[in-house]
Amino acid sequence: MNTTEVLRTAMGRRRFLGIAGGVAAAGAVTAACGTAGEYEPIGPTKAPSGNAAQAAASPTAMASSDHGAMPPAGAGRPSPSGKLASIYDAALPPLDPNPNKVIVLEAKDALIEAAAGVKVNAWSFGGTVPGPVVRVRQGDTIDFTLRNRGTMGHSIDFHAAQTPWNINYKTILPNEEIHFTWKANYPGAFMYHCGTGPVLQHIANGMYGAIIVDPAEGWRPAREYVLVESEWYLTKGADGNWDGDFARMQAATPDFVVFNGAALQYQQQPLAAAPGELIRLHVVNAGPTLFSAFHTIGAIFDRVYPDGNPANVLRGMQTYTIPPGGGATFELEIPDVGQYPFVTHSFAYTGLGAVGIIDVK
Ligand SMILES: [Cu+2]
Repeated sequence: MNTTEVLRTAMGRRRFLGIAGGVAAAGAVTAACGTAGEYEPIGPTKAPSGNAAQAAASPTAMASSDHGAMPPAGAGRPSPSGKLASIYDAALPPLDPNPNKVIVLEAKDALIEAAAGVKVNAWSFGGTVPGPVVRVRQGDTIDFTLRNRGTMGHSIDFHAAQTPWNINYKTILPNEEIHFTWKANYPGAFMYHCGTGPVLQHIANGMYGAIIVDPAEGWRPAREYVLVESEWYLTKGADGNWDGDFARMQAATPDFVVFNGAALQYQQQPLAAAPGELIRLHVVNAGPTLFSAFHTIGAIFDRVYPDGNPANVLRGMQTYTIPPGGGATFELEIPDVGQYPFVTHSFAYTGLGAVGIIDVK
């Protein structure tokens, strides 16, 4: 499959037609294989209502529908088009061997692309959503500083830490900072987030990330990726971009459900692996509200480690539930060349952008 076909798969025919010229002009060619038909089962193909619901339910309508597309946006809703300008690097960053880690995070406002062409006035750690992946090792001491470069009060909550909430997780005002030290006693795939109220709003607007704590003895070598699942709830902003919509957050009616902050970004740029290679996925569900039913189509998880702790082992798993605020580490080996989508198997949400591809070649 060439870039044009990948985009058709990712975006749906209707949107694809609008961007094909831009792709040709850019001359980008990304190697990928398979056929568009492989993605037909993924996600709702339409956003049916009334007569449209009946039409979408008919076999004819299903057979002719877009492959793997996001449903058309309703009136006044964000409508993705084109390509994402940048891709969040899902590769697990290398481990610094120094057991004394100095970690600084800055809370700051940032313009984030939640789906192709849909820009959100987000709140962030470090200017990206999710914030930077923090990687440490069990037993490490973390010398941590949060600097508030934002426009309102923010705070930090490390799920990997044991530390007093009322002291170290307190809200600091713009231009203030807070500093504390903690020890990573448990290995795992943990969430960090802003805990300032309403926490629902601070998380949904982008203030979360993953902290991966390697076990003291280390993992065996593998191709490792970090995926943070989360939801965007949006309303049109005064500046023409999108703002967080608190009523939609409370109603749990997301516009997008995404991996690493942007809808369909790993369809646009799949995660690479080789046949038979050990793949380890550290998956954190930042929520703020929905559960993840994490699944990889065409593959079985040889091992699932709930919360990413090697002491917790499940074997031969098809789908594993990750609660909001939880994580899990998945190991799999894919024997055959091909494309293997990873999704939340909660299909009302899959079609809102929570689909990526592992490209085995
Ligand atoms: Cu905050």
